[in-house]
Order: sequence, then structure tokens, then C-alpha cells
Amino acid sequence: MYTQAMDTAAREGHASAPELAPTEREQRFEARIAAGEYVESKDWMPDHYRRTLVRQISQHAHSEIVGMLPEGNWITRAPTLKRKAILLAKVQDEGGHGLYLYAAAETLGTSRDEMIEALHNGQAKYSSIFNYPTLTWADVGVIGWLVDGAAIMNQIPLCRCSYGPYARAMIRVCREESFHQRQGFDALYAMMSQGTQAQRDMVQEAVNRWWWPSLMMFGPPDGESTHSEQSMRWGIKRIGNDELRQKFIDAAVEQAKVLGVDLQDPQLKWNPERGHHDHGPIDWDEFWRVVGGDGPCNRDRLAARVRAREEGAWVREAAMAHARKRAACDAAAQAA
Ligand code: BYC
Repeated sequence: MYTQAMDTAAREGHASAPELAPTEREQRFEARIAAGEYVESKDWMPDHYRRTLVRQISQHAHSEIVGMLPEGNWITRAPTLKRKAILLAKVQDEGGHGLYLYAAAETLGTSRDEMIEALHNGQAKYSSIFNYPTLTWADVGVIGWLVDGAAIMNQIPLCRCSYGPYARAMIRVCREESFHQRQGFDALYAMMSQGTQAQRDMVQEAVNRWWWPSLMMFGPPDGESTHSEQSMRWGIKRIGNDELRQKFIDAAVEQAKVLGVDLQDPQLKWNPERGHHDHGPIDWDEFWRVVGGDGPCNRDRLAARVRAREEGAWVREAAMAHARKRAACDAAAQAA
């Protein structure tokens, strides 16, 4: 079975290592984190650390899988064969990212069925951004440029996450995400530099709809973030929500100039004292509404995932039956 776990040897902090008193075990765990060591799946870890990781990694996996839906909507309507092939490959990559991430979460002792059940019954979240519709072809380019761009900004620090299987999954995910971001920018650049006025207007209109929701991807402001402080202490998150959002804004402003699009924020301007761009207020009521299930597409997205699970039941059953048959054949061959 594919796994992100690489450690097999017993070592200090390992669950099978000699028993330590609870406080001593916790102190050693904290010391390992402080020393920048990676925690592996068989190492002892506090329950809260394990739960935090399962929550974040499974929500990340769900985001990748639900994130296939808005772009998948355009595969049959891509304007050229080249763009269609690129989009097919990108959506397939997102499916792969979901699988690496489910595999990483499984190393923490939670089954994929449990994680998927939590998504379907509304206990687990997925990124707010995927609850917005893709109304035009320009949305596909803007998702690549802004949504994948925001994802990379958030995910690069996760390559140094203290939990080894998550960190290793993220290295591969980030390499692929950077292609995704560039293909989005390229699709928009083609329309902005060689397209008609109608195509340029379509790009601008898509940017108007996606800019603010992209900023919300980084999560609530640090002051309202429930998990940031503890996650930073444990080296799960390396950089806070607000700092990452600011880095993303600073990068996007320059890219928007190259594209020739307006980011639709009259308060967006360079602040030489801070060395960053100031920006207008983010509508956090909208964010919490969408996270709470009341965005434009929440119901459709969840219904599509539940339907896919039900309609795919026969494939899982067939794969399990095949695996059982193979195992029985192998056992018979060994006994002979
Ligand atoms: N949407 O304490 P906080 C992709 C929740 S996929 C929904 O700051 P944390 C792509 C948060 O879960 C990109 N919920 O949380 C795929 C918490 O609620 P719970 C997905 C959000 O975890 C296909 C509460 O608000 N990336 O790129 O410390 C095509 C308080 O927040 C959101 C990841 O998942 C949100 N935006 O920080 C194209 C990256 N933000 O769980 C592209 C991994 C916050 O207590 N995840 N919440 O019920 C992370 O880095 C962190 O989980 C977050 C939030 C920065 C997102």
C-alpha cells in the first residue's frame, strides 16, 4: 500500500521504545520539535498534535478533491485541444494530490473511509474557495493564477512541517502546483495580449469575482485563528495566516501589472514604511458564511462528492475482490 511513512527502525520517541513517564515523554517531544527534527508516524506524539494534523491534512485532501469540480466543469468546453489537454492533466494532478494527502493522513491512524465520511456529513471542511462557480473560460485561468498561486504561497512552508509524511507529500504537491499557477497565468496572458476586447473584459470580470475569495484562502486573521498559535508552536504551520496573505498580495500586484488587469481594490497601494502593499478590508462575514455551508456552490459540491462515492462503490468492491483473489493465488503458490 502506498504510504508517506519512511521510518521503520525503532528510535527514541518511537511508540515501541521503552516507556517514559508522560511528562518526560511530552518534554522530549517538544525538544525534538524545537530541534527541528521530523516526527514520523510510529513516533510517540501527543493526541492533540495527532488530531490537529488529521484535521488539517484531511481538510487539505478534501480541498484537492472538491477543487477538481469547478475546473472539471470546463474540460469539455476548453477553447483548443492544447488547453483541453493541459486542463485534463491539471485536474488529474489535483486528484493525485488528494491521494498523497489522504495517504499521509492515514499514517496517523485514521482510515480514508472515516475522513470521507467526515466530509460528507459536514464535520470536515474544505477550502472556501471551491464554493464559488466557474462561469466563463477565464475562470479557469484565474483559478490557476490566483487560487494555485495562493495555494503555493501557503504550501511552500508546509514542506518544512514537523510531521515528515505531510512535509514529504507537500514537496511533490508544490512542484506540480507551480506548473498549475504558470499555466493559469499563461492562459490569461494569451487572452490579455492577443485576445479581443471581449476576451480581455472576460478576464477582468473573472478577476473581479476571484480576487477577494482568493485572499480568504489563507484563513481568518491571526487574531481570530483558533489553531495558528499551537500549530506554529508545533512546527505544523511555519508562517501565520496574515503574513502569508500579505506575501501573496505583494506578489500578485506585480503579476497583475504584467497581465494588465485591475485587482479591484481602491485601497491597494504600496506602503514604503511597511515595505508591503496596504489593502482594503476583507469581508470576513462572507468568509464565515461560505465556510459555514452557505456559499454559492456548497450544496452542489457536497452533493457531487456524495454521488461520486455512491456511484463508485462497485469499483471499490471490484478492486477489493481482485486484491483478495490475488492474495489467495499468491498464498496457494507459496504453499505449493
Ligand atoms: N476555507 O485556526 P485557523 C488547492 C477554518 S487546495 C475553509 O486559522 P488552520 C487547489 C479552519 O479549518 C488548497 N475553512 O485554521 C486544489 C478552522 O476550522 P476547524 C487547500 C477554513 O487550520 C484544486 C477555522 O477556519 N489548502 O490549492 O490553523 C485546484 C479557523 O482557522 C479556511 C490547504 O488546505 C478556508 N480558506 O489554518 C486548485 C492548505 N481557512 O478546522 C487548487 C493546508 C480557515 O477548526 N491548510 N478555515 O473546523 C492550512 O494551511 C490551514 O489549515 C489553513 C487554516 C491556513 C487553511
